[in-house]
Amino acid sequence: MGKMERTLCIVKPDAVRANNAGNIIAMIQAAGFRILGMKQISISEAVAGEFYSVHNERPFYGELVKFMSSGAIVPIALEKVNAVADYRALIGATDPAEAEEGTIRKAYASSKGENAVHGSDSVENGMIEISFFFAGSELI
Ligand code: FUP
Repeated sequence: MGKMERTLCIVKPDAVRANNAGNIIAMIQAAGFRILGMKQISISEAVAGEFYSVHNERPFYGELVKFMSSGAIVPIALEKVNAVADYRALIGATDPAEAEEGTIRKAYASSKGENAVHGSDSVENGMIEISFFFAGSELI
């Protein structure tokens, strides 16, 4: 058996605006992830910029920060054996045009930028990203 891991999902503003958060959460739960913590919030451009600071040299950074602060988001802390890789497989490729059938992004993303969900890219970043949005007491 693999290792128990944690990863961070964010249902992004495009998906929340389109009322797809519930369907996305259902797909995540059907795939066997346990929800440790979940909330609906909105973040400022400054906070979005801090969350995506690894991308601050990329050409899409400004647009990404504006988009992520454009409306409600739903950060969700998830736990499962092999959570990081399994959740990335469930969400599909960054660009929905490349996302496989059955993935969240294939179903709900509209572009590379407005791509419905975030997923941590490593176990270490999963821990860091979960603590960005959740206090220890909010993880159950
Ligand atoms: P992912 O891990 O699949 O979310 O993708 P990346 O870490 O490569 O990118 C993070 C976010 O930057 C994406 F979710 C959306 C945004 N992005 C763009 O807007 N344009 C791009 O060409 C690549 C990424």
